[in-house]
Amino acid sequence: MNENSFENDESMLALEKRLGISRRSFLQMCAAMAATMGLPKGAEAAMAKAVATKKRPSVIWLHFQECTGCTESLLRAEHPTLEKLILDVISLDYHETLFAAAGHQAEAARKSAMKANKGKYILVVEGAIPTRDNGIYCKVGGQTAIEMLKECAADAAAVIAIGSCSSWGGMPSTPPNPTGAKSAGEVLGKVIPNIPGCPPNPYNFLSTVVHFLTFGKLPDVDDIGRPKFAYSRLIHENCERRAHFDGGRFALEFGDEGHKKGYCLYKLGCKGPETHANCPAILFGDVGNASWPVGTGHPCIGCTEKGIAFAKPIHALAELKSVRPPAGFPGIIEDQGKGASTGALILAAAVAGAAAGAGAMMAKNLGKNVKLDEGDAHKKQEERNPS
Ligand code: FSX
Ligand code: SF4
Ligand code: F3S
Repeated sequence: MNENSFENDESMLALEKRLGISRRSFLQMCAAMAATMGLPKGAEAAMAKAVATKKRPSVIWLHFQECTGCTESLLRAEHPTLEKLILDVISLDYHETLFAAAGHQAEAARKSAMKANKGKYILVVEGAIPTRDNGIYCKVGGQTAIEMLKECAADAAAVIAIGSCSSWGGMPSTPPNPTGAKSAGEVLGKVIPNIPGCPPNPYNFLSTVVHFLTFGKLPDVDDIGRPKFAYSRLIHENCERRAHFDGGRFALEFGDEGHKKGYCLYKLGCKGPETHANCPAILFGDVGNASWPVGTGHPCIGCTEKGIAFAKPIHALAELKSVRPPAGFPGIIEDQGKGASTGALILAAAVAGAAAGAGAMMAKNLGKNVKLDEGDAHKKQEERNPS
């Protein structure tokens, strides 16, 4: 696909005007989205055509117990294209933060959008749902969050939970969870597609919606509803500091020599080894290299993962879930299936060998810390977190 494929295409010219970006930039974005989702060749052109020509799906966006960071992360992208594209791809018919209308007017807009798009709209849920004491801790327009969620979900074509709060309870569900905060899926009694993260990455939301627009269905999800394209790998597999982990080079204190040199943050509590997300691959905010938590020098707190963020202390050591080699290595331990070629089996064996080697090295290297000038820092760290 190149921009010439769409030369003099009226829908594309109209889109250029609407978004205020060149066809080339738009097509590059589609190609990046298609690549992120692992779609076959040609998908980027189908996506571009769909965004330019298809009727925008109506979206009803509910807010419950949360900080509105999900919405903010969509709208405060450094690069204005992302925000414009999201608002262009969907018809946002109800959104409490972005609505000019208030009170009864806003509720009337929600009801009429639901009626006009019955069975066709996408319901996006941001925030956890309080369930204790019949859900009285969150009410909108006189309805509890439970009632509103169930009412809106009944006629939706798809329900998407955005952010960790609606995906698995998130921060509001932190023990002792005084409001009985639960995920949207728990309240609806089924697994629903969800895009966890506190906040979630806007590209993952945009890619999910564009997939729906182009192919009429949401992307494949794992058994807890997370799109596989975004959440099938551990952060640790894609992290730019992984070579330091494998080499046993760790930062032991914020500001120490290892931290300044960009060493691995595992010993400061990085949860990358037990957190599934594509943060290091797609980054945040369009501001270039290293624009993600670990890139800025802070350990990943596992914000996408139930049982990690807001559950484990930030500086406690992560559980090392697997010994898979970094994603940069060829192949990975994917199921090769019954009809796998000899070549594929050899590759699988080689990768398994690499994993075993990585495991042995990991065990060896975790026990050691590169000698730094700050021997005291090391000692203090070992006292805090004996490994
Ligand atoms: Fe906040 Fe969203 Fe965190 Fe929750 O994001 S960024 S508390 S996931 O629901 O607004
Ligand atoms: Fe990166 Fe954290 Fe893994 Fe270290 S432990 S390699 S900083 S993800
Ligand atoms: Fe969250 Fe960790 Fe990514 S804290 S944003 S999952 S790097």
